[in-house]
Amino acid sequence: MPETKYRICPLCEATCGLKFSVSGREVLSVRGDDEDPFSRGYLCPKGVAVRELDAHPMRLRTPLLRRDGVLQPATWDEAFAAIDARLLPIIEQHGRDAVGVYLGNPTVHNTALTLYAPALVRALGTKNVFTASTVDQMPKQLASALMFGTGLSVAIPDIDRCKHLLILGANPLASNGSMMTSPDFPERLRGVRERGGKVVVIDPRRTATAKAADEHHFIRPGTDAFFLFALVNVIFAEGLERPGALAAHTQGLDEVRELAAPFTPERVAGRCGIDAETIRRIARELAKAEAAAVYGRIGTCTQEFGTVSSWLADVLHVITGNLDREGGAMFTTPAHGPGNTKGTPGVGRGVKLARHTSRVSGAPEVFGEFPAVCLAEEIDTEGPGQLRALFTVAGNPARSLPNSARLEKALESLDFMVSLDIYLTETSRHADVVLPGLSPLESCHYDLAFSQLAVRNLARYSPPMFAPPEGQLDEWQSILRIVAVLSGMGAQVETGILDDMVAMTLIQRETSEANSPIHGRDAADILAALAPRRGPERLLDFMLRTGPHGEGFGARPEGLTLAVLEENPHGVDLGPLQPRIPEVLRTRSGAIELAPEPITRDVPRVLKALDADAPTLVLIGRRDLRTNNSWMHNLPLLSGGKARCTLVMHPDDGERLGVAGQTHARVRSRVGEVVAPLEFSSDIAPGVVSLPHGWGHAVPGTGWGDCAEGGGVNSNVLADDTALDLPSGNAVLCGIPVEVTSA
Ligand SMILES: Nc1nc2c(c(=O)[nH]1)N[C@H]1C(S)=C(S)[C@@H](COP(=O)(O)OP(=O)(O)OC[C@H]3O[C@@H](n4cnc5c(=O)[nH]c(N)nc54)[C@H](O)[C@@H]3O)O[C@H]1N2
Ligand SMILES: Nc1nc2c(c(=O)[nH]1)N[C@H]1C(S)=C(S)[C@@H](COP(=O)(O)OP(=O)(O)OC[C@H]3O[C@@H](n4cnc5c(=O)[nH]c(N)nc54)[C@H](O)[C@@H]3O)O[C@H]1N2
Ligand code: SF4
Ligand SMILES: [Mo]
Repeated sequence: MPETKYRICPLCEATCGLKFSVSGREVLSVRGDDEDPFSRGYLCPKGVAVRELDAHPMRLRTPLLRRDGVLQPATWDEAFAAIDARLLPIIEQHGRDAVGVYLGNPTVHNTALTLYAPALVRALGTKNVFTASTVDQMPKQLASALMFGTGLSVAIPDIDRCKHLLILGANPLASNGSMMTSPDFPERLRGVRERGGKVVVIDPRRTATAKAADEHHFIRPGTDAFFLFALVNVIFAEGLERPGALAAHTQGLDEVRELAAPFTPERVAGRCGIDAETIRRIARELAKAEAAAVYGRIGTCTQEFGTVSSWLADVLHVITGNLDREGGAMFTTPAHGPGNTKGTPGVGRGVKLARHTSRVSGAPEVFGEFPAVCLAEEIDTEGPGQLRALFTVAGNPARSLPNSARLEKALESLDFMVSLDIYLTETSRHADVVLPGLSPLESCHYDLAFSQLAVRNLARYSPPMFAPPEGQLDEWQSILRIVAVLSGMGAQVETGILDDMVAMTLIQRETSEANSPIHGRDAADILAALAPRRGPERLLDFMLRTGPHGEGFGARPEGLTLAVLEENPHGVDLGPLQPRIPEVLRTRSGAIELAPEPITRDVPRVLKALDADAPTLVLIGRRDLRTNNSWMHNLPLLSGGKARCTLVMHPDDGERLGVAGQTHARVRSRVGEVVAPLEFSSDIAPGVVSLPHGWGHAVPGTGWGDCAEGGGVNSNVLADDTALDLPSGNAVLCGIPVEVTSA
């Protein structure tokens, strides 16, 4: 008899509720869960493909160990013994910083990894921590932290009540939204227009999102900081600023007004490719709208002025009075109790930056990590402190980081490498030990990161749908076994004690917290109260119980626990976003820091760039509904249809560059070159070409199986690893100068 099961899709930030029909271990069908209060039945092709991912024969189910130069199946014990034997001598001889770690994007989509990867990083005790955040959203997190006090205090467009939405560098109709968890984006976007609102899209491509908007303007890649500064300029120049009640909680308004003064619409128009009168009108409409939000994503983060651009979006929210306003940009109140719900409401420690710097190029750490673009140089530059061993966790840096040819050479030169991955990839093929994770249907799921970025407050939990195969470890268990090795306990330990320690660390932090519902209570009692749960479920239950909606271990009996979520398979709806200023702030000053020095000191660089020569042809990326960064190109459901890994070019550029009518073209940048299939379209701005990232699978030694489009072309061969946003260390992936010639 088929059974019905419910589960949150872990494949992107939209976090749709899925409804499964299963028979034994087999998934019969996947649909959108109509009763999910958030996603209301929506799903995309990837959600359906989770069934193929679960059953995929190429997905790893046993560890791999390099023997005689070849990765071969091994037992778990053999895999951890190899880590013990190979890693400890490297640490003994070269120190802890000789071992690095790279955490990839699915780390935040996999609850076990989100909760336990920090234990791995702590146990490694290395400064060489890298993540996909610095090829992604680090600028937004840094700007948010400097303005509001924590890196996840991100102001989210309140799309369900918004009347005016300005979207820059995001294509949620393909990506399903990012740093803005908003399932069924198409319907929610329609909602803005149906309530009489307006949607304006600024993008070098006329994307699906642009076509669904009221207005679209091409912008020259990398010039959003100029454009946004000009909006701020107009609002001040025309006296349209209305910070209202926010003014009492804001520092630096006058400084921002002065900083924006040179960026008149006339001065930036040529560089942005948007005329001055249009910039003026966009500014006025934004300022006068009843409830407005500015949403910038990948296109505004992965550029030279990513932090300044991300900051300016929130500056606009503040000066137009839209921050913390219904229908403007608001803060979530996540059930699991992140940093901006802890401690003293309204004031905090803010952020400390640059506590140490990277060995080779001296890049400052941000939130404890170095820019991912520094990974290769830390491996391939000789000298004391050189990286000799590397852990990759749910990441494919060989395809996702700039100058990937250099990085792959560096990976090949490591003394020892361990990859936690569910496939043998362009990255994990270089490892000495590969540790597989489970199918997403075999482990529990709760969106810790994305419930903090959601357009509504919700708590939804999915228990494992299927038991894991006999003897296979969930990734938190693998991590604890590595932690045991690193702590000198050896490869053969029962990890229960370590898991208790992870839980106790969390509990003790909370019991010592003055404003916690369990302040002063005995940590051992709390641990006992969580029994018999263990692993991620225990940590989750604890976080929910001590969070802002939690039952507080008796303090608020009607509050949330994991058990309550288990009784509500469609999730618990905690309502629309609520105003949180000033309580949400955790800056040192207790104010919104509108002009934080680490950002304002970058403004002269922006001004200088405004007058510099602009490259004539630049490369950007793009996303497609049927992709997920560098993986899932091997699943039959996502492989068919129109080719996606193409170089999109305006027909006029085709003529100008002499490649019109050709099927392929050669693309060359400072660091590399590729030959890519051509696609002509007038939906891209002249002077801009677009090639998606995450492809280039046709290389030896991987185990993806059959990939779409012959594996496609790797665009990160072209991205320059010396180009970055200085404050955040984020890579520049948009606006790479290139030359295109006949292949
Ligand atoms: N040029 C260019 N480059 C880009 C981007 C761009 O727009 N342009 N985008 C950037 C962005 S936004 C991101 S987030 C990064 C992504 O960069 P990465 O995180 O480095 O790469 P992914 O392609 O997400 O690879 C994820 C890997 O995790 C594995 N995996 C999936 N699920 C699990 C799991 O549950 N456990 C484990 N252990 N492994 C799992 C997959 O098999 C895959 O190998 O790429 C960045 N790179
Ligand atoms: N189907 C699918 N969904 C995904 C992913 C995927 O690979 N496939 N990846 C996931 C991940 S990791 C992330 S981070 C999100 C990203 O989510 P989004 O940010 O929505 O990603 P994109 O669809 O790449 O949209 C970025 C847009 O920025 C535009 N752009 C490029 N350069 C500039 C510029 O300089 N200025 C402006 N204004 N625009 C510019 C591009 O033309 C593109 O339309 O998507 C997530 N969702
Ligand atoms: S939109 Fe994202 S969360 Fe929803 S079904 Fe598709 S991949 Fe899953
Ligand atoms: Mo991302």
